[in-house]
Amino acid sequence: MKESPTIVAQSTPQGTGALAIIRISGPKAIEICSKTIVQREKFNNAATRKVLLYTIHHPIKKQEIDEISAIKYKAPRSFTGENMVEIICHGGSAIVMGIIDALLASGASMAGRGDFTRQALENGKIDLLKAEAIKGMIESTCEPDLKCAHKLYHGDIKDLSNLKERINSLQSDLEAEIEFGEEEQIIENRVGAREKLKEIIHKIGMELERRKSITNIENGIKLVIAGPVNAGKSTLFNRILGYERALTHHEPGTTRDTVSERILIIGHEVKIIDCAGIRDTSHEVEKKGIQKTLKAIQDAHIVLWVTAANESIEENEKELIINIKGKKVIGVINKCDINDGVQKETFFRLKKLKWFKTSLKNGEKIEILLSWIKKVIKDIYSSLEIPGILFNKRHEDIGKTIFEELIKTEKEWNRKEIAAYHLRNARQALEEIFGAQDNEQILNSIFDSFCIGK
Ligand SMILES: Nc1nc2c(ncn2[C@@H]2O[C@H](COP(=O)(O)OP(=O)(O)O)[C@@H](O)[C@H]2O)c(=O)[nH]1
Ligand SMILES: [Mg+2]
Repeated sequence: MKESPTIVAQSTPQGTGALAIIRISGPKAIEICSKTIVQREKFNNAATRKVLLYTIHHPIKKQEIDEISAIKYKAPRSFTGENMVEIICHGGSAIVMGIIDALLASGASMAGRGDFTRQALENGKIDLLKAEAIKGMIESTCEPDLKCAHKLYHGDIKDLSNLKERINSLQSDLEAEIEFGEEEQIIENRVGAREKLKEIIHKIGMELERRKSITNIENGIKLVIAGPVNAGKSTLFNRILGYERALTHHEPGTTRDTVSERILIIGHEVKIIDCAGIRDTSHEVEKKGIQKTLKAIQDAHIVLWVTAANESIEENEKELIINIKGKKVIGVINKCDINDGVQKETFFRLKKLKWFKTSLKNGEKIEILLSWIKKVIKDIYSSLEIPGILFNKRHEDIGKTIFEELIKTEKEWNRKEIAAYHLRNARQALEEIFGAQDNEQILNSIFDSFCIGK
């Protein structure tokens, strides 16, 4: 039998860093690595899982590369289930390339995407769902994403297993009906079966909604600062950031394009977007800017509607505010140093919107506004439900197929054979989430999206 290859790759991201990690895994990992270690005997005699300091050199060029720490793992007690060495070196790219080159010259081969995790899968250390969970943990960009990955990693898939059982049982009911359709008992079952089907459809529909809300915040919460021209939007943007990022000026129409920055608020990534002020204009560039503002409002999670206390509220401004649907809106009545802003206050109160009076020029009450924003962000996150069936994008795509096939099953309920056909399709799609070991195509599509070194 052909021996499996010993693979090597950098596990940390490319570029310059204080430290980098290189992994080597396969039957010859320890032997190959020892060829590159100056203190070979110390390395060979070192206990497994113990971190020791060595000098690494190129065995052919006889050139020293770096001082490293290395840890040996003996099969099967390693992440991949193979012999493994983890090398921690200084994080310069010449060093990393030099070490990888030394290991390649000593008999290792370069790892492809996800090859280490694939070894772990092939050696039975993890199953496909756990491999996906690892990928999910690496790629997660927000807390709910990470929670999904953790759930999968810890095998918390009772809802998924339960769904599988329910679809299987529904299928037996339907097959039985096709086989023995005339019997009374079966007819009774049939009504129950249809109810079961509706419940399953509802459940998958809810899961798809949950995924949608998570995907929606994967790139951070979008906080849009919008409102009429010259109200103090850019001043607020700068105040939140703490530095003069956007131009502010008494001339209306200063901000023409959207300007954005990312910051962390209570540990969550927030993209703050300062927009062109809204007004009637014949100026083409400004018009384009205003269109971008309207689009930003559409995509926003939170809208801070900044409006000047000394300007009266026009009908079109009222209409714009009323038309912001499905977002958290906070009215910011600014320039209260020159006017009491009662008219605008009355409007926000009437529309049951949260509002806030300030003088940004004097930096008044920024802390209070920030604490409101924090609360809104907290509410957005706490209202998110973590999926129990569809844990990632691949599952979501499969979930959509299952949903469509179940809808067709229900639609064709009275044409038993056709209904059974769609139900079978739904079941097969569900099997794909679990991923049969021999389904090379599924495995390839998952591992191709891994990074090299994992
Ligand atoms: N009196 C007063 N002027 C302000 C206040 N906040 C901003 N301004 C001024 O209003 C003008 C427009 O501000 P800017 O932030 O550029 O408004 P934007 O067009 O909404 O982005 C600038 O001259 C600011 O200095 C405030 O609270 N009171
Ligand atoms: Mg501006």
